[in-house]
Amino acid sequence: MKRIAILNGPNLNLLGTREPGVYGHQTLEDLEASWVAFGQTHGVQVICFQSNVEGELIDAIQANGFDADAILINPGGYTHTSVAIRDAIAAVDAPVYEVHISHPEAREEFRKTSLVREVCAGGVSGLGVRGYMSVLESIIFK
Ligand code: CA2
Repeated sequence: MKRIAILNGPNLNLLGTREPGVYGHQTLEDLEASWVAFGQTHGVQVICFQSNVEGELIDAIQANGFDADAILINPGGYTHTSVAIRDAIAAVDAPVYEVHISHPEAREEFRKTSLVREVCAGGVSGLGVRGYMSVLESIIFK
């Protein structure tokens, strides 16, 4: 069975509770349930994980990156700062896709650099929370 891991970084546990204008109204719990259900419908095991801790995200990349078929990751603020997350993505076999809810390049200057982009297979930004599902669908139907 195909396996896809969806990893979310710092503060994304707050989805649906604050800043709905930027990050939408759906909670991470609801979104994760919809991704798992979509996977089940198509015979794909979807594994979800969120952490506010950089090292835990790196552990999750390593734990899934050698046997999952793909990883989707929204590294949150670590996108712009974490050489360690970039190195973990570069080290694993699975293709990793970078997902952002907002369009960081159209925001503050410090969000314009993604340290992970170069080591990702693809990604999406600025489509709201639907971006995750778009990438998930694209991988499943690839
Ligand atoms: O647009 C994205 O998905 C981001 O990865 C979100 C990060 C931000 O630092 C990146 O530049 C772009 C911030 C995540 C904060 O999530 C919240 C969710 C709900 C309410 C408040 C924050």
